[in-house]
Amino acid sequence: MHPPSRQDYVSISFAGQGSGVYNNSKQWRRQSCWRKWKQLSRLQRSLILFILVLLFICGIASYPSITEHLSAINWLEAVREAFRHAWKGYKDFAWGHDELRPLSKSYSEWFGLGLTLIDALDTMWIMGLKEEFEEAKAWVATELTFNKNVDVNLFESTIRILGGLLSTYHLTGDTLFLDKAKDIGSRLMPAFNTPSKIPYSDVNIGKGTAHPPRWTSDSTVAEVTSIQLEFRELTRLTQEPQYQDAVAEVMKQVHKLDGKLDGLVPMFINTNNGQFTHQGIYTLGARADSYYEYLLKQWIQGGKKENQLLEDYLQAIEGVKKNLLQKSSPNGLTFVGELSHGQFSPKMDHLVCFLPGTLALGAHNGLPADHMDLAKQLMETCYQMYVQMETGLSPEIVHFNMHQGSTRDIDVKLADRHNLLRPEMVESLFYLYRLTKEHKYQEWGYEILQNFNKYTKVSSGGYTSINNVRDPDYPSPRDKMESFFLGETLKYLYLLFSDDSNLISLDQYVFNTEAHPLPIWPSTA
Ligand code: DMJ
Repeated sequence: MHPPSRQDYVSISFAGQGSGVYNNSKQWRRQSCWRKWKQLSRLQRSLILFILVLLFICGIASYPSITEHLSAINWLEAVREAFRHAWKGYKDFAWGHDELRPLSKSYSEWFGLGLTLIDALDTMWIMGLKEEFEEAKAWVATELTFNKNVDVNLFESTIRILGGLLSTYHLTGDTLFLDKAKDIGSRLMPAFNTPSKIPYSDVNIGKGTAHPPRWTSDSTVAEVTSIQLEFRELTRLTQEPQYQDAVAEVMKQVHKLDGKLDGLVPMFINTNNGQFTHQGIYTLGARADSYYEYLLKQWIQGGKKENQLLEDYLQAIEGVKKNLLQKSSPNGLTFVGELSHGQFSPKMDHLVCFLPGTLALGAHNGLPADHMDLAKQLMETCYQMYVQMETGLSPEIVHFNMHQGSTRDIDVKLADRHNLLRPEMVESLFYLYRLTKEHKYQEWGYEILQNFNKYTKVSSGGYTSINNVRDPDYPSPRDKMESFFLGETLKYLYLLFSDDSNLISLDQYVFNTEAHPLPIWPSTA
């Protein structure tokens, strides 16, 4: 006997469809669709066509933003990757020391305080690099001591160490960082014991003594006026007034001093008599730059109440427009030059590229809209300082051509061809993108990251400063990775590529001049 046959398949037949056999051929399906389409009313057909057209238009319209979104995600990963590579070099060859020397696989010491590690703490936190952050935190907890017989520069250790510890405290809530911040903050205070109360440049944090550089009793104006955000915040957190009092006294004196030109300040100030020295030279570059930045940022930090700071800032920007702003030839790039005893020099430091970002931040906080126009023009100029170089990386200093008949806008002197992995360009790109959402700023940032990877990345770990941005075949590595590459450059690139405006919101935080975010003080009114 055979068992009854099992029916292993289902035969589907459609009533009234010819042979009654299931026909799944493409041709049959096409005919069937067409038949169904013809059965629809005119209204139904128009409705379907309308929906299809609408979907098509939406698809086309959203295509660029989808691709932009996807590239931004890849770029975020690319900058995290760059950070990991920089960190690997530091960890392998310079752990706990100030700076990595990536080519010689060694390190250099400036203050002997693990500068790169401290500068990089909040960057790791922001990038979500938890493992790396925890290792670094363990070093801070067990190895970092400020009880050392070393001379440190007041400004550099304030913006990098005090600023880095304060911002890491705010981001993590971990009091380890606040305790360390209090320790270094109090050890820096002897710098203010001068006849004029304008601080000395150097402090011995172990001995509690301070002094000016060996060759002068002057301090740099940008240095004494760019420590305020950090010391003011230290007072707010500790409720100990001496920190804020000391830095407010400096601002008070500088506000009243003779020797400014339309709000622009000279580069040096004497610690004995409190007067400007070497007068007559005005620049937005080295030795004056962050004076202007901190006028605006202190005003923002304090809840926009300290009118004197705002007035000094607004006056200085007018001073820049009147005395330092010019256009290059042949392409009319707007640039900020320098003035020396009445003589204009078309020289612009890469450092000046902080200015577009600061101007944009001011406009965001209600300052005149033409500040934003100027920010955009200067941003374009800074971009040209990169793209016109053979490596796509900016030199330290450029000179603009102003005479009719010039064939190119930008010249670079032999001695100025180096690039130290500085952040000012990508810092401003971050502000400009955050505040305008124009994608070209992200694209420019990504080009720069790629060029850092191409010309400054060292295969065994880390990135290096280079001597010659004009020679793509031999950019001549300098064998040094500055701490601000991790503290600032990579952080700003990451924030530039992030589309999350709440990731360090510009309405809640103000960045110190080393890219460490400090909270805007809550209003008590
Ligand atoms: C950093 O230490 C700070 O950004 C400072 O304001 C200027 N110099 C370097 C980066 O170029």
